Formats: sequence, structure tokens, C-alpha cells
Amino acid sequence: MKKTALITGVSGQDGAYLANLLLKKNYKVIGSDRRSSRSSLWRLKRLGIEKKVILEELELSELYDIKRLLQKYKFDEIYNLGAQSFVKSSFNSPLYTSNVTGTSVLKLLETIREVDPKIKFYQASSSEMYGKVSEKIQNEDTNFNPQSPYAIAKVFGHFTTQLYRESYNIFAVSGILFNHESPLRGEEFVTRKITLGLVKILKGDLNCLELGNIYAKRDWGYAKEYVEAIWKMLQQKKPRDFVISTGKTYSVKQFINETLRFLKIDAKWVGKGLNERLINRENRRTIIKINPKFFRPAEVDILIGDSSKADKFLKWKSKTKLKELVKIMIESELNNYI
Ligand code: NAP
Ligand code: F7E
Repeated sequence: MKKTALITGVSGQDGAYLANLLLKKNYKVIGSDRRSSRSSLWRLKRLGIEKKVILEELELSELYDIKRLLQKYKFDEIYNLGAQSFVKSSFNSPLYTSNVTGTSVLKLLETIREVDPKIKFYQASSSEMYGKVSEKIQNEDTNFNPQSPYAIAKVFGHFTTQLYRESYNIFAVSGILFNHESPLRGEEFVTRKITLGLVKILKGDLNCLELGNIYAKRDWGYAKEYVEAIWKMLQQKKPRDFVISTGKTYSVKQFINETLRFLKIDAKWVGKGLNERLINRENRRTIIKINPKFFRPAEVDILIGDSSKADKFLKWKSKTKLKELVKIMIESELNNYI
């Protein structure tokens, strides 16, 4: 029997990769999109699946949109990937973020309870929930200590998912995914900002890239692999939450240095603090500098995930190392550069 799945946030990085995966597994894929004056389907187009996904309009903050959609189709699985997902913006729009990223989870689960409690539900939880970490390596039992309105909204969604699983016997699970990147990553996130920015500099289309805290450390994996873990979570006999990560952490500065190596840019770091900059040795030009505008009111300094539970139950392990990830992103940047 062909399964029917809803992916909220299908126009985003994970939504596009997951839609591709489910189509390959012969699912009927309904992808929800919100109305906008700009088309946001470039990722589905890049994967060649924009005509294979059935698009439905859904504003996540609108309960009646959710109800209409769940009554229109008989869904087997719902993957809730839609969110205001940019941490920095959540400080400027905290109420909006709490509504779209947090409360919408409750709206979805309450509608599932009302319309069809047999629907399996995936919630996109985040390593940002650990915030100022209470343990050096974070797993499913580590306490949350969120440091942004985004992370607080995700904690709300996470506990709501657990509550609906335990109280109403709904197959509802959360994947606590650590940062995952790809050529389909939004340009505002730091990895993509770096790969695209340095390629622009190389092509002569940008003089200098401005960044914030280059000493923040993240556990960066490859998004295409992470959506496989997401799918596996809904195929289990028992609903359980899982951490999905690589177990390695690197600073933003280390990510920059890897990118420089791939692009064969010979450059050196000089100065300290706000005066730290990267100078191109060939022409003595500053190609990266620090701009406090990109600092956050509260920062998450370091994250490292332990995904051994996923290894045990899902038979899932991250494969792509940071170097390979940088290579994949840079090659795509160069191939798609206009
Ligand atoms: P993304 O690229 O930013 O995609 C977010 C999606 O949500 C987009 O399709 C966006 O639509 C949609 N959306 C935003 N506001 C909406 C609203 N009000 N109503 C309906 N849809 C809305 O995010 P991603 O990187 O794919 O991440 C997928 C999910 O995993 C998100 O929930 C994110 O918070 C979570 N997560 C991501 C990571 C990571 O490292 N990538 C790690 C942990 C958790 P538009 O195209 O119209 O903006
Ligand atoms: O920042 C630092 C910044 O915006 C990473 C989302 O997918 O992953 C993502 O959240 C780090 C932070 O991702 C710049 O301060 C320095 O410490 O790429 P990011 P994020 O905030 O970790 C989690 C798991 C999610 O759930 C989120 O949805 O890099 N940083 N300079 C910078 N960050 C940005 N964006 N821009 C800079 O110029």
C-alpha cells in the first residue's frame, strides 16, 4: 500500500531532501508551503522533484489551515519540519517564533488527536535546546538549557510531543538533530554564508565577508544523511526520541580554514577580538572581518552529540566527515554559481 506523508516546511533544506527520499520509497508526498510573493521552490527544483510533490498551502500558525489539510487527506505520517528556524532572527521576532516554531506543534498534535490518532508524527527538535550545556557530550537524557527564543520554542514542541505520546498513545517522536548542512542550506546560516561568500570573493563579486563569533563550536553533519534517520524514526515499532549527530565538534574558524584549503586561497589570520581578520597573502586584501552585528544576545558556545542510541535502534550512523561536507558544499557552489 502506498503511504501518504505530509512534510511541513517542504521548501526548506530538510524538507527537500526528505521529500526526495520518500518519493524514492514510493510515498505520495504532500508538501506544505506558505503563500509568498517569492517562489521558494528552488531546492525542490535542484533535486528535480518540484512536479512530484503535491503542494498545499499551510501557514503553521493558523489552526484552521492545519485542520483543513488533515481533513483533506488520509495521512499515514506527518513530518513537522516547518519552523522559523534562524536563531538570530528569533531574538528580533520572539513572539512570532514561539507561535510558528513552538505553539504550532500543539496545534498539529491536537488536530491529529481529533482527526486521526493513528497518524505517526515526527517533530524536528534541535540541539539548540541544550544551550549552555550541562554535560560535555549531549544525549537524549541531557537537561535542556535554551539560550534563544528559538530554542525555547523547540523545547515547548519537544515536551508537547512527549506529552501527546504518553497521554494519548499517539506515535509521536522527536529527533534532536545537531546542525546539519548541505548545498541546500539557507544562505543566512554560517556554513553556507562562508562557502558562498568565499566563492564570491574568488570570483571578484565580493570584497570582504563579515562574520560574528568565529569561536562558536558546532557538531556539523550532512543533511542528506540526517533525513534518513528522520524517516527511520517513524518506521520503528516503538516511538522513541533520538539524538542525531556526528560526535565531533569544530569552530566556525576551523570551518573557514577547511574552505580556504579547498578553494586554494592562501590567507593568514591577524589581530584579536573584534580586530581579528583574514588577509589574502597574494594581494594583502582583508577577506574576512568581524562585525558585532552578527553576534547574538546569548550564544551557544559548543555542542557535541552522542547518537549511540540511534546507532543501536535505527542502525544509523553519520558517515560524512567535515572535510567531505566542505567539499560537497564548495563543489556545488562552484557548479551552480551564476
Ligand atoms: P529551513 O531550511 O529554514 O526550512 C524551514 C521551513 O519552514 C521552510 O520551508 C519555511 O518555508 C517553513 N516555514 C517557515 N515559517 C513558516 C510558517 N509560518 N508557516 C509554514 N511554514 C513555515 O530549515 P531546515 O534547516 O530545513 O530545518 C528543518 C527543521 O529542522 C526546522 O524545524 C528546524 O528548526 C529544525 N532543525 C534544523 C537543524 C539544522 O541544522 N538544519 C537542526 C535541528 C533542527 P519558506 O520557504 O516559505 O520560508
Ligand atoms: O550559527 C556563529 C553563530 O546560524 C552557527 C539552525 O539550523 O542549527 C542552526 O542554528 C554558529 C553560531 O546555526 C556568524 O553565532 C558566527 O554560534 O549557522 P548558524 P545555529 O544558530 O547553530 C540548529 C541545530 C538549529 O536547530 C537551527 O534551526 O555560527 N556565527 N558568525 C554566525 N552565524 C551566522 N548565521 N552568521 C554569521 O555571520
